[in-house]
Amino acid sequence: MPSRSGLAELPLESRRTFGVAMIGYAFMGKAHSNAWRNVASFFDVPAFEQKVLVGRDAGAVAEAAARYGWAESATDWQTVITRDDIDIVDICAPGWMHAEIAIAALEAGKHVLVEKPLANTLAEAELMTAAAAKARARGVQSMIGFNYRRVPALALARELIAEGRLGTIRHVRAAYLQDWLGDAQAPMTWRLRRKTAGSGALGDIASHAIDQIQFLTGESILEASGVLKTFVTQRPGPDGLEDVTVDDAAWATFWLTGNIGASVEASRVATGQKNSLQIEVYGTKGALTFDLENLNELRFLDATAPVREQGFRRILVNEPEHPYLEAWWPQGHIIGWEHTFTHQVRDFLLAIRDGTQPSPSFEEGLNVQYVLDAVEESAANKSTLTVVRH
Ligand code: SOE
Repeated sequence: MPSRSGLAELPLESRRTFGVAMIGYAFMGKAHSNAWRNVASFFDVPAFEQKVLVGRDAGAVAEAAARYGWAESATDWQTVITRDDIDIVDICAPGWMHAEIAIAALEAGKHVLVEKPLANTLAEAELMTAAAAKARARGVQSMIGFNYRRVPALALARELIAEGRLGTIRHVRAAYLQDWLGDAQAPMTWRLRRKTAGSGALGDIASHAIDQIQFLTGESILEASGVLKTFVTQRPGPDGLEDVTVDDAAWATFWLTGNIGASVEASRVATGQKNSLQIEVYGTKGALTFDLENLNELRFLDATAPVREQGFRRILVNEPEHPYLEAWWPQGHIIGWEHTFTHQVRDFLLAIRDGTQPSPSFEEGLNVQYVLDAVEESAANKSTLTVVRH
């Protein structure tokens, strides 16, 4: 007999309240916490509780937990991921910790969201992907946080490209430029050590551009050639000057399935550029341009219009018809960078509820990792062409 609430007819995953644990509480932990805190105010998502925030410094993590809306804090992630009241583990710790935590959490039957890039090394990324495939067979989901897929303007760009509005895509230009390392006196951080970060601008920000190129076109990168450069080779560390062991900037050209060419330029020393992810897509029937510093806008040129009327027009991607925007404010009340993480958590929760694979999957994260590896190999060998493994 049907229950009065109707809840009994819903699959188990829709009825329960998911317990969420987050590992890491720095910049990304703050951005993800903000998303967990706000998502249910705007989107219909399954019930969840922000149970526990985990970090190494007991005092600092307790303070962050109270500020970001977590019920409690802890310092031992191993204990937290085996708790019965934890169903979801969100990993915002540095890249060198991703593999160990993600694999343990998946094996413990927890759904896992992990920040990009998937891992610091290919070997770790492959192990994580294998663990994700095994867990998926048991109904346990996993996702990598390429959050820019959830910028409404970029989601719209993908739709327009898939609908054929640009015709056959010929080439894509992407640049991700920042300047927070422009000052040669900027101190050492874990992001500048190969051991803890894997690579520099390449893994940190070119990875977003590489993901976008494949996401927008729906095609895969087959061949790469790249150059990496460290302009500031030593920086002040806790014990004096320390060698920087990752790149400050990266350049790469790619060839994709579908006969598409692409280029990526990524820098953390591009003076004056703060967080500028610029993407241009050129097809036989039209073109699109986007800049993250104006993330509510997409520029579209329809080359099928009469020539005398042609020109790039600005689409203010802020209508209820646009991806994700029905949930937000009335038209013209623009949204920001942090909303991409809210959309990410929304999509992750819905996939868990529905028992479907969220995207981007660990496989997609591994695919980006193969491209990063090919760029590094090409740069190291000064080779003009390196075939991307898949
Ligand atoms: C630092 O360069 C950083 O925070 C990246 O790690 C993020 O992925 C990017 O979104 C913003 O910049």
